Amino acid sequence: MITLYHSPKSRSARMIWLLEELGAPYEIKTVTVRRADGTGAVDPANPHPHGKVPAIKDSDDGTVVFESPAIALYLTDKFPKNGIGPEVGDAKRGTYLSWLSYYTGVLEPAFLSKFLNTPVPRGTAGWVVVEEAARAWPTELALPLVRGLRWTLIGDHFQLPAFDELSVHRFLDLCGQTDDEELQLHGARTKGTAGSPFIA
Ligand SMILES: N[C@@H](CCC(=O)N[C@@H](CS)C(=O)NCC(=O)O)C(=O)O
Repeated sequence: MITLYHSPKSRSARMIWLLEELGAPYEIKTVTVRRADGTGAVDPANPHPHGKVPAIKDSDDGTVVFESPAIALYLTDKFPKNGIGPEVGDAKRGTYLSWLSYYTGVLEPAFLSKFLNTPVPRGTAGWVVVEEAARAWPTELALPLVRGLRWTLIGDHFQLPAFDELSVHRFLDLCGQTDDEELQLHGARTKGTAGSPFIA
């Protein structure tokens, strides 16, 4: 049995999706986390070293795993149903591991640097500017994301994470909070002032 340490509206939501897709036996333990607005607190019940989510505990041997790529890899290895994570020996394994690591090691810092308007020193930072990391600029992505009924961002393999309506709204909300006027236009879409991001 996998225990998922989860907090609503956070990165741990994607692990619920993954556990469901893998058909893994799991339970959810809801914990509190420190939120960007200053609310919340580290929950002593959460085994993550920084009190973040997601984290999981495997009741088979008490193993604790934290950091999204590590959790995704642990779960897709342990529950290989649906072939979501290519297994050892599969020619796609290297690509899978690379993009899994790339997500938190390069892509997230690249987007965050852009949102925080922080320079990315080449040769020092382990990530790159978002224009180099993204095949498409966020504003180019935003339209297909908000107008499309389904999204596949890389390749044709069944992928993680899924983008659902809530994720798209959160992405657009973040756009609205930046200093970039073009990005702010997309933020307006979640407020209903520029048309709904979803079509029926
Ligand atoms: N690199 C981690 C990031 C985890 C993370 O920062 N989660 C946020 C919620 S989305 C959190 O727990 N924040 C609380 C805090 O920073 O104390 C991962 O991808 O698993």
